[in-house]
Amino acid sequence: MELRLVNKTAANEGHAKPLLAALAGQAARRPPVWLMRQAGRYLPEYREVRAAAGSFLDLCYTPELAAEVTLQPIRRFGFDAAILFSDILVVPDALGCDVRYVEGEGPQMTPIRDAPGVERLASGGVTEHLQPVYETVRRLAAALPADVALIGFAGAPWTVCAYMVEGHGSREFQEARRFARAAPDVFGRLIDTVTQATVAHLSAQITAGAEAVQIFDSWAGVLPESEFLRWCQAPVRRIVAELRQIHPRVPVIAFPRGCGALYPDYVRDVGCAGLGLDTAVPLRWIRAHVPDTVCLQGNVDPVLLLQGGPALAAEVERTVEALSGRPHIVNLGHGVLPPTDPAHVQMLIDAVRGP
Ligand code: 1CP
Repeated sequence: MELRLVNKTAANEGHAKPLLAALAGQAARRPPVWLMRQAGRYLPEYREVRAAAGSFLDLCYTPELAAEVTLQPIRRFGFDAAILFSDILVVPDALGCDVRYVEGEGPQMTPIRDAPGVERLASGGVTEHLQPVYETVRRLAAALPADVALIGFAGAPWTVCAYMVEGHGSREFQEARRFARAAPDVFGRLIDTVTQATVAHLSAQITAGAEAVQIFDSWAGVLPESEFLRWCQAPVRRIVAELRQIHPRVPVIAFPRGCGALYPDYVRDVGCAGLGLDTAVPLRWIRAHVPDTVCLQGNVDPVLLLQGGPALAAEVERTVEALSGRPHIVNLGHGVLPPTDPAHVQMLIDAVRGP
């Protein structure tokens, strides 16, 4: 009896929220769940706010609207976490790049491909420029239900720099890879500038009320090993270490999408509390090679979520089973696809939570 009371007290000490308990290393019979891109175009209520907001950046920088679209999927589905509505490219925007979102084409900016372009970046006033984002975080921290955790985020330096060099999205990021190889010192200075800005940006989100942060390295998988270690792993290790100095109790989730066999060494070296797994990585293999102190997050196929049906519930069940007994957060292997039926998201949650 007494032991149960002690356990209950321990569980309530900062970990009353299932998502934070998982990130602190506790396994649960039914894991917590949230989805990357859980706010967005698949929700009609998002499309309505988005149309009224004007530009996408206006939406990101208007705290009232950004908080509203963050809360929409929480109201509709009751996820265990809300992820701040923002974008990874607000950091280059704050550094003085002319980031714009072109309807139907995605984000664009003038490419940076030489030393003067790197030196021109305004590394000083990043957190001043991003004050509306922190105001959004403060509003969310005040508005969320007591059992829902608030996740802040940023892009990893490699992924953000890849967009900055390319000037837009890409499948291969050829220009970024070429530049990093042709002028590694200049590219290294770009990575350093973005790394420092990212520490400041994540730290400000935490100060404003974010309880965990995720670092999205969506394009980690295009680099060969040596460059992955230099441009993905080392900067994220530095971000995690610097954040730990300032906010020792706030967990970091790293998502080095597509790094395959490099996942186990990455997580040991980076020292993150949570590891985001992409759809392709086998869970049995991860289970055998990643220490069980790390909270695993993932990795249901977003295309299966798009399709729905009994195969979706079966796959969720398999995912939960494969990681049972370990700290686990159910998520997708990448973001929700815009044509997804919201009813399929409800099916996924029902499958996680059971009868
Ligand atoms: O038209 C619209 O409404 C804009 C679509 C959109 C949305 C909803 C963009 C443009 N960004 C976002 C929000 C967003 N982006 C969130 C919000 C919170 C949530 O998850 O609910 C997050 C976490 C991101 C992160 C992000 N932006 C990533 C990393 C995750 C991933 O998907 O790999 C990346 C790569 C971006 C860049 C970006 N921003 C927007 C688009 C369409 C893209 C991808 C562009 C491309 O590569 O072509």
